[in-house]
Amino acid sequence: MSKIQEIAVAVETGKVKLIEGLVQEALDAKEDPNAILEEGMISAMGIVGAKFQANEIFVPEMLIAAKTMKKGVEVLKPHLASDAVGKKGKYIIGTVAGDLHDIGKNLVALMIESAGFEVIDLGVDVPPEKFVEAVKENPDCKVVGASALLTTTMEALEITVKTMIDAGCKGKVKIMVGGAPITQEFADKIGADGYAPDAGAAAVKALELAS
Ligand code: B1M
Repeated sequence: MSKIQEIAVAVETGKVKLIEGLVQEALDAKEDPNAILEEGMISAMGIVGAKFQANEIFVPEMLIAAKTMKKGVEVLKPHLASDAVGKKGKYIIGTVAGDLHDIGKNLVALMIESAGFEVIDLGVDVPPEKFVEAVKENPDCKVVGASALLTTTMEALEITVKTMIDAGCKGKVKIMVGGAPITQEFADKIGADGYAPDAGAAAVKALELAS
């Protein structure tokens, strides 16, 4: 089994204590950090989701897999981030109200930081008003990103974008949305300025919107 496969199995089966060592071993073996992330961890979370949907595992197992991935990403972080942090301006990000998923949002934040932005992370379960407040508190912010991971929180995303538009944020910042159930069509429908399907594309889109 390759190092990356070992990492995938560790995330899938929630081996919290082993993951840091495994990621370090893969890095020492000169595996590409992006491959460790994509093929090792993100793909494993896909399997975790499929197993949850098939009632083969339950919320506690999903939580432990998420905790394992987070620990692994911490080891990977310095190898993904660049030293140009802050040069492109500020980027506010958060997961919308009612939604507690943050792994995808954190990866987007990491890639955006690598692209040169200073990231202000509002966390999870963020009410629309908090996005507006953050824009007011950071007049030099270029882009705001909102994440929704559940079909049931797509409405909260729509309300978040509408609240920001109604509060006059749109002239000041560009609004970007994303998350597993979100599509370009939905982003257009709710009036967002940009959409990206994954963390890498999010960094590219943020640069485009900020320019
Ligand atoms: Co949740 N959960 N979960 N969960 N969970 C999903 C999302 C689900 C698809 C699983 C399934 O059924 N197959 C399902 C949603 C179904 C649906 O909406 N139709 C689901 C469910 C149902 C639930 C609960 C309702 C379960 C319950 O309690 N019965 C509950 C809801 C809690 C809540 O939020 N209120 C719940 C809870 C949880 C945990 C807390 C246990 C845990 C989250 C822990 C955490 O995040 N700290 C969890 C997990 C781990 C998952 C899965 C397994 C993995 C999510 C993940 O981290 N994926 C997930 C199944 C899956 O995704 N296959 C699932 C990896 C991550 C890298 O991908 O988040 O898609 P993703 O992010 C991507 C892109 O979406 C994109 O880039 C990211 C990186 O490439 N992206 C953006 C994300 N944000 C973006 C923003 C952008 C641009 C791109 O611009 C701003």
